[in-house]
Amino acid sequence: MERSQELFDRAQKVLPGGVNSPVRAFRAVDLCPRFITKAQGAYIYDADGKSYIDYVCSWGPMILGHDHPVVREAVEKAVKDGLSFGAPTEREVEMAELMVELVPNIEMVRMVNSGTEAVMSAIRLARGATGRDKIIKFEGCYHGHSDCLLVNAGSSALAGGHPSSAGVPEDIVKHTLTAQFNRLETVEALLNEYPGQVACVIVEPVAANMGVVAPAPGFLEGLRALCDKSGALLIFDEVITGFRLALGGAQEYFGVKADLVTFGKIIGGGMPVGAYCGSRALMEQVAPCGPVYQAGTLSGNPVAMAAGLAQLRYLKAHPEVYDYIGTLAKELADGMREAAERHHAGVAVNQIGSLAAPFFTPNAVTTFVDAKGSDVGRYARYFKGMLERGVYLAPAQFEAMFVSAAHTRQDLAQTLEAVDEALAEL
Ligand code: HOZ
Repeated sequence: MERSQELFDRAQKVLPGGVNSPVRAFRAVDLCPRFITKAQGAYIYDADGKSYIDYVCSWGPMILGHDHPVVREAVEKAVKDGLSFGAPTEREVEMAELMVELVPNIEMVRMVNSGTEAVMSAIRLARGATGRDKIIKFEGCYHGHSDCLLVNAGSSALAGGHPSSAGVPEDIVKHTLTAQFNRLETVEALLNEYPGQVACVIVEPVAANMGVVAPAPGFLEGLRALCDKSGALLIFDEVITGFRLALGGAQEYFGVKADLVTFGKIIGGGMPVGAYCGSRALMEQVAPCGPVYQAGTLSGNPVAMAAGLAQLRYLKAHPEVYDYIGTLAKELADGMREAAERHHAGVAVNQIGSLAAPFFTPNAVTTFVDAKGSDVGRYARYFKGMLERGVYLAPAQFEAMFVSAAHTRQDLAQTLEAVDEALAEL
C-alpha cells in the first residue's frame, strides 16, 4: 500500500480530496484509496502490484470485463484516424442506428459525454416539450451532478452526508419535487398537489445508487400510468441499467415504456459517453431541429463511438452474456446470504440481473428508508476485510456490485471465501 499512500499524499496537494470524483477517496470506508495501474478481465491491479477481483467495473460499463480484445482493437484502429474532429462521422450514425434497433421505443439519439450531461439535457428537453418547470425525482436516486438533480441524491452525495449540494440556488431546486422509490402514492400526491405543472418523473428503473433496490411489482407500470394521466413525461435513467439488465435495458426487462431514456458510460465501453433518446417528435425539439438548445464539441467523439459500437455489437452477437452474468450474480448473492446466515451477520442481499448489493441490516430492503437502515460502519469493516482478501468492492454502502462476463466461477468461489472470512471477522 506504500505506493498508493505516496500517490494519495501527493494527490491531496493538487486534487480536492486527492481525487476527481468523491467516492474514490475511500472516505466512507476510512482507508487510503488504491491507485490503479491497469486492469485485465475481471481483475484490477494497484500501484503496489496487488491484484483484486473487481466488482466496480468502472461503475458498470466494463460489462465484458477490462481490456476486452474486441473493444481494445476498435479503439486502437480508431485512434489512428484521429482523436476528435468536432464534425459528424459515419460511426455516430452507426451507433445511433444500433441503439434505435436495440432499445425499445426510441427513434432518435443525441450523444453527449457523460450520464450527468445526458440526464441534464433530457430534463431540459422534457421541460421544453411540455412547457412545465417542475420535475419529480426519488430520494436516494442519483442522476449525476447537475443543479436541479442534486436534491436528496444517492451515491457518494449520500455517503458523504450531503445528499443535496451547496452552491445550488434555491430558485432552481424549488422546481425539484422528491418522492419515495417504490411508494407510488408519494408520486400521485405530488402530481395532485401540482396539477399540470410537472414536466417529468425521472427514475432509475432499478435504484442502484442507494445500494441496489429493484422496483416493486407494479411500481414502474404505476409511474407510466400516472405520467399518462398527468401529461408528465417518464424518463428512465438507464445509466446503470442500460445494456446491462438486458440488451434493451430496463424497458425491455420490465416491459414498461419510457418517453425519454438516458444512457451513460456503458455505451462508451469504458470511454466517456452518454446519450439521451426518445421518439422523433420529442427529439426533434432539440437544436438544430427545435428550440431546446444543447451542444458539445466532444459529443459523438470518434474514439468513444468506436469503443461503444464494438461493445454493443459484441453484446448483440452474444446475448448469452446476459444469462451468464445474471446467473453468476444470483449465485454470488445466494452465497453471500448463506455466509451471512452462517455468521448470524444480519445482512440483507439484494440482486437483480448482474447487479447486487449487501446491506448491513437484518431487514429486507425495498425502499430508501430501508437502505438507510444499513449500518455503514459495518459495511466499512466488511469492505476492508474484502479488500485485504483481494476483492475490490464499491468503497461506500450506497453503490452497486457489478458482475461482468469476465468473472469466472473460480473468481466467484474466491469471492465467497473472502465473504465468509470477512463476515466472520465483523
Ligand atoms: N454511483 C456513481 C455512479 N453511478 C459512482 C461514480 C462516482 O461517483 O464516481
